[in-house]
Amino acid sequence: MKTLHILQLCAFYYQLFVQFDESTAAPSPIIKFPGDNSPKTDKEMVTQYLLKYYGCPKDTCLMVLKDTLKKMQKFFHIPETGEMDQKTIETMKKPRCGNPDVSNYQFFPRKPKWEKNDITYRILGYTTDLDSETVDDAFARAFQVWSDFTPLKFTRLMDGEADIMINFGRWEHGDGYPFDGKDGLLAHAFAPGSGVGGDSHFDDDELWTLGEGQGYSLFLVAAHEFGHALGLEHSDDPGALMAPIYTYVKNFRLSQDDVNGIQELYGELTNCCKRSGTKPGPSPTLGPVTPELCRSDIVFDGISQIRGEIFFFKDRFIWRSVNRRSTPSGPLLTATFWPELPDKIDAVYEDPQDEKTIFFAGDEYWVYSTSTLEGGYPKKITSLGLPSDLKRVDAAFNWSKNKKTYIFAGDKFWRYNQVKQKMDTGFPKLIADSWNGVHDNLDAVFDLSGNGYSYFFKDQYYHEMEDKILKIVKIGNIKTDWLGC
Ligand SMILES: [Ca+2]
Ligand SMILES: [Ca+2]
Ligand SMILES: [Ca+2]
Ligand SMILES: [Zn+2]
Ligand SMILES: [Zn+2]
Repeated sequence: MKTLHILQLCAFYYQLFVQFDESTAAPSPIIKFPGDNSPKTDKEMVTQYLLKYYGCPKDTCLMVLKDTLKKMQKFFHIPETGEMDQKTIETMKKPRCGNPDVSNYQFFPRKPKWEKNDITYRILGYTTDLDSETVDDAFARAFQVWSDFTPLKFTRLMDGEADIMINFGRWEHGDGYPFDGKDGLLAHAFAPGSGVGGDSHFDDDELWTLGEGQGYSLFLVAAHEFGHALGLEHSDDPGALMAPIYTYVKNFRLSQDDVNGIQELYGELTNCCKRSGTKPGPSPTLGPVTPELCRSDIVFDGISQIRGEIFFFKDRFIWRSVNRRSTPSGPLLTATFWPELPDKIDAVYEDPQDEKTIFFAGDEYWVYSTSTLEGGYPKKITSLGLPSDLKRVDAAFNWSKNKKTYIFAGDKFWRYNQVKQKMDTGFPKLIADSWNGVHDNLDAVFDLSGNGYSYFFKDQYYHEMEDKILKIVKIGNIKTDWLGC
């Protein structure tokens, strides 16, 4: 649980340069590196990033570059190479919040928080991208994200000084932390305290939307910034709202990591404090938990080799490994690559001829070329030729032996002709009749390209089938053989 580090390092710099009230901390701009302000080379970008977010010392950063890079790579669950490799650069270029990801307890071993549960806010200005009711509603919902899990109560003031003053601004807007035009910095917020403490500013050069398609979700960015305004720091849990990178998620839920963080500061929502209109019953304390590969017995939703890498899917998360022997890196949000997918998929396969990735969830399927959803999707699985009473599939793969796609559900399977784009006749058949020794109700199946074997996953085990002789040659444990546990 990493959400609870407060903005000590930030507070330190802020005091150093601004000599501000001790109870305030630096804002949390969300930044990426576009346009003219961006550093010229990857190396400049990397050192600037590590200086800003990982406390890499300005003059001697190059000397500790490798170690600091590893720290950053660990935070984002990418391979800890200590090198400026492609995954590292990609991660650094994503839009993110400007607070550091490492805190320094030496300077400020305290956690700024509001010493009261009734917190006021005031909306000083509006964006023209959304009508004022939509803006009011987005902010109210962003506060409710936090009040749903704590005794905190947020009251909107129409005039006077509120704890959390909300405004939109462009470039230098009065606090010495200028915005930067479109993209890059999106917003920033100050940690709890008097004066500017808690205040949250949004860059009005952004296109503010409700998140789907273009622009940034005002609700999601506000919910994240209000987390800082309440005293939370960044989390290395990619499923957390307080993760530093902006990723649009359709069905937002506060993760258990965020819940733990805010409840450590303010306690749980008890019956005494429930607002009228909220549902009776026990206080909600459980958010989705980000699974840890080796600590629990994960049953994967789907596994596939996609563009050469092996991807493991579980709920909103993916892990990926370059080959069978390496430990998968992750988790990352599935939405990082495939933003339109639902929170849980049933099956995934790659069609290597067309280099497309096909996902199944419920009675629908999605077709992607790399990270771009093809037009017209999702479609009903009946358009593949699957029966209309089929609620979902279990697993699917394109078999290198004959280039056909096999789709499994329960004790049956279908064979789809990828070239002719239609289901072969004579299906479904029983798995038991055709696939020697393979389980019904599979979790996942895939074919490792070029090695002559296919892999069928069920619970904690997998069956390795030699394609040529259609025989199971090994039954092994997923954790030891695929996850490096
Ligand atoms: Ca304030
Ligand atoms: Ca900006
Ligand atoms: Ca599955
Ligand atoms: Zn942040
Ligand atoms: Zn500001």
